[in-house]
Amino acid sequence: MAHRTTLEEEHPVRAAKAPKKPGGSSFEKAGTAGDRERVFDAFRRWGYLEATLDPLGFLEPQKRPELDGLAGEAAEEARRIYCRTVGADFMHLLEPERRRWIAERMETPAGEVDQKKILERLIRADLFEQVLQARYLGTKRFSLEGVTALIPLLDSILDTAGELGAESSIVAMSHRGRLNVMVHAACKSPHEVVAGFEDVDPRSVLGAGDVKYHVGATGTYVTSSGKQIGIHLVSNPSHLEAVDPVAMGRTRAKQTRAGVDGSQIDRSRATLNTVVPIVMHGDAAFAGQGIWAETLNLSDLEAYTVGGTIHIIVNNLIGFTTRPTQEHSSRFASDIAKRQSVPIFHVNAEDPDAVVRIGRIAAEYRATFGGEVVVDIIGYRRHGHSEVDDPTIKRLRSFANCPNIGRRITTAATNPSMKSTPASRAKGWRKLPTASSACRKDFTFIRKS
Ligand SMILES: Cc1ncc(C[n+]2csc(CCOP(=O)(O)OP(=O)(O)O)c2C)c(N)n1
Repeated sequence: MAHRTTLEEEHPVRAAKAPKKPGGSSFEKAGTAGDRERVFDAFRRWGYLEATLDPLGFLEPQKRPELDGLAGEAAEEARRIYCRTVGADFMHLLEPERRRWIAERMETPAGEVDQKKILERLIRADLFEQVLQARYLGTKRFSLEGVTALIPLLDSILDTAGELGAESSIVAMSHRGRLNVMVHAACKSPHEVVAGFEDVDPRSVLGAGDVKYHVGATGTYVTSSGKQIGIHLVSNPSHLEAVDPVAMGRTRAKQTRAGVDGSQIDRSRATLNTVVPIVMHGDAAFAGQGIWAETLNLSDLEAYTVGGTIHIIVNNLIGFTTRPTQEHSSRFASDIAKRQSVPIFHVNAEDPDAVVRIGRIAAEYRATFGGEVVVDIIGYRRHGHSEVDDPTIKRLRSFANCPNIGRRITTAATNPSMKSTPASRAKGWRKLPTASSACRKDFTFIRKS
């Protein structure tokens, strides 16, 4: 393992002195292992604030005085790890072994990811939205576009959880991208989802057309290694975050059933790892809704714990019409989780390789320590709050000419001049147009029906 962290003892963060001469710092001059540790320690603590996390660049990296003036080989390496498209926010954890574990994961070179699969999933997720947009123009669907990397993120979490013993997963979320998740993670048939768009009878009790993004779904997800995981997507009301305690309760009940052993209930980590809760949140709801704070408060109590929930903030940096700076006092929507020992991984949604890597780390962390973990995947919102809205009225961040990860990557895959993009570096990338047309075929029934 290259340059493992030791984190054996706590080092006070030394305020970095400005280099006396250009190109050299006091750390660089000393060059000892201890100095290297101190440089890394500063980046572990503060690096996430300087990371490039927002694809549209509105959430600018925040220059930290603690990192100012750190130069040299160790600083460059630490900056590469902690200040690029992943911001690991974990030094507030009280348990040294957890901090050490995360630093080791971050500082170990990233393993290979299956770029071909990632690309295919992004194309599928994006096409799903495009087809609905074309067929049901002006109908609400709460598109995932702008954060489509959520689908490969879920793949990565479920694949890893499956390897670590998961048999089922309780999944909860609100409106954003729910239809996409139903099809691609809960494996509900697209026909059933599309049927919801045909529900237009105003006299029907459930005929307001919004049933489709409130109903639950049950399906079977097949991991990359062929393992089947039962997915239970919890029905959700309009009231944001109300589903959090429901998901926790359902998980706890399933874990209890799995652990019944005569008159005893086995709550070992292995048993808790058989049922994995995954809860997705909007950024505004995560920061602002009290019920979520109340649920989080219960997470480590013996009577309520589910051995950790994996939280994903589907972060488009807007809440309906409100920008983050007008909606929460903290820099990140996720900061409320920092009151407890909960690591937070911010990740730029335009770097799908990094997203997938963080999904794996989050699932491993939960299985290893039985604690909550947050993945804050930061993208944007391509349309208005729903597709009924005029995005200009809803003050969408640069709604015109938004890049779109799915479309951008589709282009990359089909355009030889873009070979340098991460997606097109995928093995066999030349075959990807075939994958794209296969996905299109899946959805042709919608156009024909
Ligand atoms: C408790 C509650 N308050 C307000 C609303 C109205 N509402 C629906 S969506 C929304 C914005 C949510 O923003 P965010 O959580 O960031 O999710 P996004 O739609 O941006 O993905 C609001 C205020 C609601 N449904 N529930």
